[in-house]
Amino acid sequence: MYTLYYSPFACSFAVHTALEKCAAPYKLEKVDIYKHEHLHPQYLALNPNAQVPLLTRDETTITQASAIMLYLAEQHPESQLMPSIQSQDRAKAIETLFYLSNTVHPYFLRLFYPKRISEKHPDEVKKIGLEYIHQEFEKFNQQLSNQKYCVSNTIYAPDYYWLAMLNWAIHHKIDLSAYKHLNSYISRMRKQPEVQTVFEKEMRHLAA
Ligand SMILES: N[C@@H](CCC(=O)N[C@@H](CS)C(=O)NCC(=O)O)C(=O)O
Repeated sequence: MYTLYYSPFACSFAVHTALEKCAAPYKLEKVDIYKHEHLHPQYLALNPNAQVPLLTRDETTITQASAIMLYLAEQHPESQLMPSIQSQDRAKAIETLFYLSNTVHPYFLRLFYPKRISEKHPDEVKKIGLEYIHQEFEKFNQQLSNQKYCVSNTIYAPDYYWLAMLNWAIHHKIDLSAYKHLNSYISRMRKQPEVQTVFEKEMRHLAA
């Protein structure tokens, strides 16, 4: 049985959706980052990085959203969370997971935690973060004019990561109206059963 330590609608949303897709038994432990629960000593003992997500199973513990999803894909190949090793799409899917975690996600951190970058000029930090985010949306929108999902016409783990960040864009009221293909992508993603299940669960947990 897996345990996912998550905060509603944080990047752990992607891992939660991947777990749901795997149909493997799991339980959730809420670590509300808005209530600073990730800084509690009990949680720090499990993850000294003070971040969600964290996935555990027996003696295995693993952090980093992309790493966790790769791990789940390996543990549950039948779930097709990632293209198979023989597939030409495999390299693109791995590349996208890394790109999202090391480039796109940090742009959003500028919106969430601008003072970590500049105590004195948080608005400037947010403004620049937003410009980078729009550049990413522009590129992704273009990519989606030729394919339904971020790797190909099949949903893979990096799509869940994209969706977690697009949820943030909507939360931050970022204007997406110029990105026609991106808007269709969001609607397509939100129709997936695993996404709907996680959305409903995290909505309920957000309120709890
Ligand atoms: N590199 C980590 C980043 C994880 C991360 O930034 N998690 C955020 C939520 S999306 C968090 O726990 N934030 C709390 C904080 O930084 O104080 C990953 O890919 O999992």
